[in-house]
Parts: sequence; structure tokens; C-alpha cells
Amino acid sequence: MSAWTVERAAIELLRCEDERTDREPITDEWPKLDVATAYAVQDATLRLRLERGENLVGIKLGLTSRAKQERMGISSPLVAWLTDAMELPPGDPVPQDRLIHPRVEPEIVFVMGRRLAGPGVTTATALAAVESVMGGAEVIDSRFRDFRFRLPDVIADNASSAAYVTGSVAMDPRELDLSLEAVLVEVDGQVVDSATGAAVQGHPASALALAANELGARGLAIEPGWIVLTGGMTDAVFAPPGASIACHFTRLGPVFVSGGAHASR
Ligand code: OOG
Ligand code: MG
Repeated sequence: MSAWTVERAAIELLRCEDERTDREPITDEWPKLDVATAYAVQDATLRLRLERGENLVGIKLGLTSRAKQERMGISSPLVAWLTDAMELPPGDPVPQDRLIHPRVEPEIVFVMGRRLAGPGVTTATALAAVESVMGGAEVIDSRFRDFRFRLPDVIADNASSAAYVTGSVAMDPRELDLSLEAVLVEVDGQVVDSATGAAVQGHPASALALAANELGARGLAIEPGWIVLTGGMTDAVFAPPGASIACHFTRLGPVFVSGGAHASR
């Protein structure tokens, strides 16, 4: 097999996504894949998505809460791209027919009002650039078998992104204390987990600042109108066909995600 390159890794990860097949971590075969090269792979996957007609709509953060970091065994947050192909209209089920092993996690979502460019972005300047905040749920679907990966793998894989849904309540972030905004995660009517916004880097706007500084180091900025998913507040829950998942936020309201119907035999 030929040697791994940025381009080859990007094509391989999009192939896994399109063909709905998982694989072993790329670092098993390419142990020298480092974080900077992994972001180059991620950027190459974005270019391929744009070439096939998707539009960039924002960014997501991953591994910003201790619950997520402990589950995945990685203590470093990361940033990835969101395109319009990942938008899940409210009420639509998890698109099982195109996903490998979807999981759902509750997230606080920002819509940007002003441009935010690192370095030097603080929590306060980040919050001041936000236009509105919503509750949300992300559907993640790692292209790596059993969600087993190292940091460079998951960066290259666009942070396991698959789909996201936002709630119907949009608030001015200055009207509520996001560190105290709680979420209850229910699966089939049973509460399985809970957290507050403080789980996300102390405050979701700190995660936003982190993203602005991370992108700034790569010469990029967060643009007005962009959506920013600030990272799972709790561990993710499985979302098989037949599951009903609800994320109830204190003031941002509920976000419902259905696993969809069982496949007929
Ligand atoms: C990596 C993606 C993490 C989050 O919100 O922490 C993420 C994974 O858990 O597969 O989206
Ligand atoms: Mg997430």
C-alpha cells in the first residue's frame, strides 16, 4: 500500500463516511501523524465537501468537558468544521441509513453576531461577539471502529461530526447565566445524565474563545452568522433505531432526537 499523505487520509475518511464503513485508527499505520498534519487532513476533507456542493456553516468544538474527555481518553479539546449537509431539521430522525454507530450528546450552541479572530480572545470578548444562544444536540459518528482513536485521528476525522439539531428557543446570551444552564438527558423517558454549562470549560463562551484562538493560530477566524457547537456537556448516548432521546435545557427548552423506526424485515 502506498504511503499515507494528507490527501490520501482525507479521501479515505470521506470514503468511510460515504460507504458507512468503519476502520482502524490511521495512527496505527501512520504513527507520525501529528496534530498539525491532522488539521491539514481535516481542512482537506472540508475542501472535498465544498467541492461536492456543501456549504460551510460554522464550527464545532469537541472534548471540551471532562465527561467527554474521560470517555474518549483524550484530554485536549479540538475544533472541526460544520457544513449545511450536517443540519438535521427538528423532528427528523437520526439518518440511520447513512451512519455507522450514531451517538447523541447535548450541546450549547452559539450563533455569531460579529467576527472573532484569535489570538488573545477571552471569554468576555467571545461572549460579546455572540448574537444568540440555543440548546442543541449533536449526532456523532466516528469513522473509527468502536470510537477508538487517538487525538490526531479524531482531528483528521472532523471530530466524528455527522449531524446536529438546534432547539426552537434562541436567547441573547447576556440574558442568562450559561455556566448555570442545566441539561437533563433522557433516553426513552428515563433521565440518564445531567450537567450544566460550567461542564464546558467553565463556561461555553470559554470554549468559543478557545476555538477562536486555535483557529487564529492557523490564520483563520470565526465569521458572523456561523453556528458554533461548544461541545458535549455530558457523555454521549447511543441512538439506535427506536430510541427517543430528549435534552431538556433549563431556559433554552427541549431538543428531541428520534432514533427513527426499526428497519422492517
Ligand atoms: C469526538 C467528538 C467530540 C464533543 O462534543 O465532545 C465531540 C467523539 O467523541 O467521537 O463532538
Ligand atoms: Mg459534540
